[in-house]
This record gives sequence, C-alpha cells and structure tokens, in this order.
Amino acid sequence: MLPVIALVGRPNVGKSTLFNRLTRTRDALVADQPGLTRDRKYGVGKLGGRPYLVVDTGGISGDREGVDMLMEKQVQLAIGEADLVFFMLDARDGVTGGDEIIAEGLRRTGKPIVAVVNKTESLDYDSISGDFHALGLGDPVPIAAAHGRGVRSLIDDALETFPEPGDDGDAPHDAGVQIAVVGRPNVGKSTLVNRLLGEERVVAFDQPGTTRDSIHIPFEANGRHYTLIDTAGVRRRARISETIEKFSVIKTLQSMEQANVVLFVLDAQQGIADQDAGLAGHIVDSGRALVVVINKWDGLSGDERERIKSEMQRRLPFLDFAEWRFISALHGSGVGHLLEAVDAAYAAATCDLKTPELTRILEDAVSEHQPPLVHGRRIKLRYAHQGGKNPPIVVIHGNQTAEVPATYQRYLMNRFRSVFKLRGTPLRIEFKSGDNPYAGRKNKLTDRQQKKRGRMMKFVRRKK
Ligand SMILES: Nc1nc2c(ncn2[C@@H]2O[C@H](COP(=O)(O)OP(=O)(O)OP(=O)(O)O)[C@@H](O)[C@H]2O)c(=O)[nH]1
Ligand SMILES: [Mg+2]
Repeated sequence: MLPVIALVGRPNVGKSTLFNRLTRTRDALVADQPGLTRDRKYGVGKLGGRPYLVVDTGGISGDREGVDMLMEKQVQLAIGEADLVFFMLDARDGVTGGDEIIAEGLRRTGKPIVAVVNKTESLDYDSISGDFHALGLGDPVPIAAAHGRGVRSLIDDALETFPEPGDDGDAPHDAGVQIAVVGRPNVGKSTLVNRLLGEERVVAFDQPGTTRDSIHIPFEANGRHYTLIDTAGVRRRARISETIEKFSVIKTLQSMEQANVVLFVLDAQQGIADQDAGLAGHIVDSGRALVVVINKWDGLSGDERERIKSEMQRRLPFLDFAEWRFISALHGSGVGHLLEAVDAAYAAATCDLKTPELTRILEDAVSEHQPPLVHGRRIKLRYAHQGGKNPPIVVIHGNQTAEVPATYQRYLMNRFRSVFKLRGTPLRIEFKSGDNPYAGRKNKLTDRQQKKRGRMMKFVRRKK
C-alpha cells in the first residue's frame, strides 16, 4: 500500500506548492488532453526511490475557529487516513499562535508529524530554528518548496521507516489479474462486485482487514484467476445491501495503484458528475488498464441510451482508449462478458513490444510525417524500445526530444497504438536525448538540459 502523507498548515504556507513538487513527476508522464481535469488535492508521486500518495488538505486558519477547522470532516478524514502528516510552517512568519493551535490539534491525532519549515531560501535558518524546535515536534525540516530545495531529502527521510514497495503488496503469482472496482458512491460498485463474485463462484472470501488495509478477494472464472481489490464498497455478502458505501479518494487511489485493471463504474441514470470526471483524471494518471462500465443500463429507452452514451463519450473523450461496456449489475445483463474485456485490457497492458518493430514503426511514422524544425534544426527520432509494462512505455531516443510538440507525440502514440492494436491500456511515450544515442553518458543531455541549450541557442542567434 502506498504511504499516505497529508499536508497541513495555515493558509499560504506553501502546501499547494509542495504538493505540486511532490506530484509533478507523475503528471509529466501524461500529456494534457482535451477535457481532462486534474485533481490538485490528491496525487500520487515518486520523487525518490518509492511512490507515495499526497493529500493537500487546504488551509486551516488556525485561529480559534481553526481548531474547529481541524475537526472539519474533510481535513479530519484526510489526516485520519494518513500515515504521516507534514505540518507546514512559514519561516518568514516564525511560529504563530495559529501554528501552536494547529500543532496541538495535530498532536491529539496521534499521527506521526514532521514539522516542515518552508520559504527558507533567503534566511539564515539556523538562527530561527529554535523557535520551531520549541513546538516540540522533533527536528523541523527546512525546505524551500518553490525552489525545490530540501524537498527530496524531506520525502526520502520521511518514507525511510515505511516498508519497501513490494514487501507487502505483491500478490502471489496465481492471484491472477488484480482488478480495482472504482466509482463514486451509489453507481453500483457493490452490486457489481457481488454479481461478479456470486456468478463466478467465490473461492476465497471475506478476508479480514482493518479500515486501512484493502481487502483482496481472489476468485476464479472460466478457469482463470482474478483478485478484486476492495474500495470500501465491498462488504460481507450478507451485509452488502445494508452497507452505505463510504467513499474515499485515498482508498480509491491506493486500490488503483495495486491493480492491473481498473473497472470504472458510471451511473447511466445519473450521468457524469464532477466526481466522476475527477476520478477519470486519476485513472488516466495511474496508467492502469481500464474497462469503462456504464451501469444501470436497464429501464432506459433506446433514445435515452443513445443520448446518454454520446453525452458520456463527449465528457470523457480521453477514456476512448478503453472498452466501454453497458451493463445492469442489478439484473446481471452484460456482467458475464465483463471479464473478457478485463482479460483483453490486461493482455494489451502487458504485451511485449520488440525493439526492432518499435523502431521500424517509428521510422515509418517519421518518414510519413517529419517532426518539425526547432531552432533551425530538425528534431531527430532514432530508435525506440520498451521501457515498461502496465502501462506499456515506449522510450524514443533522438535529438531535441524535449521539443517534440504534443500533437506530434499524439501522432506517434496513435501510430504505436494502432499497429499493436492496443485496446484497453494507455500507452506512454518517453523521450531521451543524446547527440549520439550510443555514446557515453557524458554526451547525453537530459530533456531539461536540452531545453536550456535550445533557449541559449536562440539567445545567441538573436544577438548575432
Ligand atoms: N519565497 C518562497 N515562497 C514560497 C515558497 N513556497 C511557496 N511560496 C509562495 O507562497 C505562496 C503560497 O503558496 P501556496 O502553495 O499557495 O500556499 P498554500 O499553503 O497552499 O495556501 P492555501 O491553500 O491558501 O492554504 C505562493 O505565493 C507561493 O509562491 C518558498 O519556498 N519560498
Ligand atoms: Mg493551497
């Protein structure tokens, strides 16, 4: 399970700035697409060696009402689900009365707290550190979130005590395809899960788990193994109907991280809500294989179905890489074939892409449609290899790759997709630059260095 870190503090201390720092690496892997909204409150990140989940709790005013704010449901929930709290302070303000009140409230939660002192870039931190020490929250950690200073070691040190990824979460090999059923409350997740398990003969069931642990339910269907990962909606069979689904974005994200394939459940009779759009953004960021499940398809006229279908596709165009299935979890129609779509998505997500074939497709694509000139030089794309699975990652080597326009990236992505017939999984493209891809490290430029050089060249030319 991903460790969960909650960012807490007065307004304006830099929580959102730190949040962006901690999650940006992930975002950068997925190009912005029309209609895709990103949740700037919950995010998965990986700055150092291991991934984590961050929650920006928003500002706690820290005046008298501030204590109540701490107790406010949203913030309290996030802190309750967190493994660790980063209590952010502003080096320029010193410790304020509000900070003391928040510190008191945080201490009462019993959660591990790291005091993080932000905006230290132009200050002599040593001379003010005593003030922050006096909060009694151990050694405060100085950072400058806006400049990225201290952020890496903050996260590395904070995560040190958590088990290495793979220590706990790795399911036994025969657990098969890991499936996360996600969706906002009341779309019918529990009914669907019940159907899947009920119809497909439950092998093992109802393993104990605390609220923090996710519940893994292995089952077998058509001779294949699967494991459903609970997202709070799954309950003991006898009690399913009584359960009021508790919805937690954190648990949803964690279950997606553990999954190979996501079943994203939508409610045909309610249409797309903001919460659906937010979840869709998370799904895209996660890179998981996907089957979109439109539930409650029963009791709709043909006209209504057409209207709802096109409306949903219009709102979620960036999920068109996935199979869309229209079902009634209640009556069972369409449920029987869902696992075929899961299998197909999983197969696509884990397929082998051979270097010669990838490179040939790249060459064909480039010769049909050249990448543009940048700073008077043509972008060169030389060869490609597979950099990962679930999602498949295609790493393209060339020159000036940091300048490849988003439209051209999409062109390449669509080409790889269609040649390999990748349905049900996103595909990621990463670029690596180097004047000579076979030369030693010294000659290789990172995308950032490349950009910088591009800017310098422009400047030099302008001066001439
Ligand atoms: N000098 C300096 N400014 C910073 C630093 N980190 C953040 N800021 C600035 O502080 C201001 C507030 O940052 P935010 O990240 O929006 O603060 P926040 O805690 O999310 O604020 P609320 O969401 O309103 O509670 C912005 O103008 C940031 O640019 C830093 O390390 N140094
Ligand atoms: Mg903020």
